[in-house]
Amino acid sequence: MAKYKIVMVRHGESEWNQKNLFCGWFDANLSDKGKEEALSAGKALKDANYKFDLAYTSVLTRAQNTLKSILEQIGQTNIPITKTWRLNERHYGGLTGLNKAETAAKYGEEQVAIWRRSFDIPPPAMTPDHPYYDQIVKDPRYADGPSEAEFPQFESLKLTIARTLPFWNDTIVPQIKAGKSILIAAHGNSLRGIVKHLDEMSDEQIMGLNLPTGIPFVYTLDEHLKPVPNGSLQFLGDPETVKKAMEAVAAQGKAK
Ligand code: DG2
Repeated sequence: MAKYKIVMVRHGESEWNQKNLFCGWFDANLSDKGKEEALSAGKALKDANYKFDLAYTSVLTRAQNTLKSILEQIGQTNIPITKTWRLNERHYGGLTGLNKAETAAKYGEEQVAIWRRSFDIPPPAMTPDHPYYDQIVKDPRYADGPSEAEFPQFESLKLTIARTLPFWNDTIVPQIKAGKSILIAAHGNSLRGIVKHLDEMSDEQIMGLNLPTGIPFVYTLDEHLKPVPNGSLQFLGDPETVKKAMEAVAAQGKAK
């Protein structure tokens, strides 16, 4: 029986999504299109009469600004917001800042598909000589965590899930069970981790899921927090638009 609903959204298109660059922990801003997508996400939630008690987001600007825009649209800028690195995008390691299509042309589409979508094969590490190493590692937003030992140099989806799921289980789940209505604004891969967990997808099944930017999706869960029939990944958007947006994300790893 349906007991809980939770809404999640991948941030609107970022300036680096627009340029088709591996972004990971680089703090890209929303593009103009991404700002529009965030507005549309808020309007869709407003039209469907969603109200939230709590919101969760990453420490990255693209997710926070998407959340801000949604909350403005639904007139709820005053709800508590928790920001955590555990909802950050997966750390793309040494690939950060590289163009996905150019990388596919150089290393092959198959290799890029492995780097983007394999469950446990990580990208190469971000070493101290990487152009964005200092900017990320020394960013004051990470003063409260991750610790030096936890600070990633790269992450596979498996490693991303390993740091996202404790936050889901320890912080978000108790609030869901307390009856709070929750919105999460995060990233393609941190959200794929939560989706994999909720839908008990295999390591192979999750490879085929590409989340579009800026289209909220709803999970309807039973008392055990399992999705009810047809309660998984219900997008608040026209199905054809959602399908095309998902295909476009998948195609970002193709050589031009
Ligand atoms: C994208 C995801 O993250 O890339 O890091 O480049 O959700 O923060 O835009 P997001 C990135 P793919 O795994 O889809 O290549």
